[in-house]
Amino acid sequence: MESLKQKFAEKAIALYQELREINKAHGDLKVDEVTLGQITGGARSIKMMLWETSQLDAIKGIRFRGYSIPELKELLPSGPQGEPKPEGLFWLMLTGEIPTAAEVDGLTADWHARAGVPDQVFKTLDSLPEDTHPMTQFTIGIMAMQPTSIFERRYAEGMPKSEYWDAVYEDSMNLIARLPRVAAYIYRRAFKGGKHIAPDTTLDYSANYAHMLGSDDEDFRSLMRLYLTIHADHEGGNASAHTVNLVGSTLSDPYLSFAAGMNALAGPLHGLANQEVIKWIFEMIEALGTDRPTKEQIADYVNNTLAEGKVIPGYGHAVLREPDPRFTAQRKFAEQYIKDSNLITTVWNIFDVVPPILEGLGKVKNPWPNVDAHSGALLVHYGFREYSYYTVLFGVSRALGVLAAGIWSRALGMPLERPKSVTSDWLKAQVNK
Ligand code: HAX
Repeated sequence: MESLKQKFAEKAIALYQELREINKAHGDLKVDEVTLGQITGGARSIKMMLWETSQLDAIKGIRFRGYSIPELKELLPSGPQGEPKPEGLFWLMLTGEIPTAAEVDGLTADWHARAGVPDQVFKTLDSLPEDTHPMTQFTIGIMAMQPTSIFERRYAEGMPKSEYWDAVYEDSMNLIARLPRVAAYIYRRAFKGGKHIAPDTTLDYSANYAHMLGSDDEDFRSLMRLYLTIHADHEGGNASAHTVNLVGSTLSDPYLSFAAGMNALAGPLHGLANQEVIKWIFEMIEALGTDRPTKEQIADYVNNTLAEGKVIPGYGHAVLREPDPRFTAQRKFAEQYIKDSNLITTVWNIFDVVPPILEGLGKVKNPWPNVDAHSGALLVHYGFREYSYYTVLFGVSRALGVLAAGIWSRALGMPLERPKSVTSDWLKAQVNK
């Protein structure tokens, strides 16, 4: 058994036993309560699932196995310019341990070995109209790989429950390994006349994805390492992660559950916000007739957008109540690698202008930028202007977190997810009690 799988198995078996004992002894312990407002308000903050790989704090932001993004930048094995490799984050999320450089290199090699994409996937994608949204192509591409599911085959053969995690591990590793190829194929098909670029197995995961997209620029490779690391996981309650968890709990295989989650990521209040942000900025630049709008001009444009009944994309969050550390990490990257970009200056000016305006509305719980407020401007800087593709990049990264969490769920024997719904009559009865 390879070292990552071995390490995971040891940890998972121990935690499985421990949780069973805790459940047996304390299953009736009351740990929280639910309000009527949470039921009618999108289930905000209701604790209802286990998620080992990361945890979100409203003020401090995301912690991957307890580590902040700046800590990960220090501790995880990195590329030549110091940005962390997402392979290392995946290892950390699965085992709780920071891997060595050799362990990360081994994982890169394992993913290269698993990265062959069946021909039927490319044929399926080629049958779609070229202007099909890249996120739709992405989920169709994932679904076209589903017939290769090891979990599905072994389940049909009568696999015992104790082996579920093993089959989910194999499917997840194969899926993660193949995703950059499928995602790059969609990009080159949609925007580069179908001129595809073969993978380069001498490169790490991020650099190889950048290469297949069409860039061998060292700075862009670094951006991809950072991008694929910081977008990977945001605890379990966000819409894409929760969807993967819910669908996986029915014992749908990782292809089915991950594709379902990507359909959630494709919504404009979630992952599609990264496309919406840059679209909104481009529209603003066009409307104002300048690519260096002043803060006063930006404020007017923001107020007009709000007056039209629309949200300001890239701002607000269901959990966070401070600027998103993933926004800050991207800003730091821009400060280090990019000089004199009108677009990036505009993103920073928007950051100065938007929060007080949103606060002034008196209803927005978090006026600060989220991860999507910055990512598009960085991509445009390196020549990737086709913003309808941006959520696919997010999706490739998100696979690392949700699939690692899915392996944990099966290893811990998590049952079918089935929370309770209520009717408005039931709610009214509670009020009148
Ligand atoms: N612009 C304008 N109004 C906003 C707003 C924004 N950026 N953020 C919240 N509001 C409004 C809400 O629409 C809501 O208005 P109504 O009561 O009139 O319906 C009110 O403020 C209260 O909302 P909230 O409690 O602060 O926020 P929610 O938890 O309901 O929603 C959202 C969180 C992220 C969906 C929300 O802030 C939003 O729509 N933001 C813009 C879209 C966006 O950037 N999404 C990406 C989020 C991060 C992510 O998942 N990335 O993948």
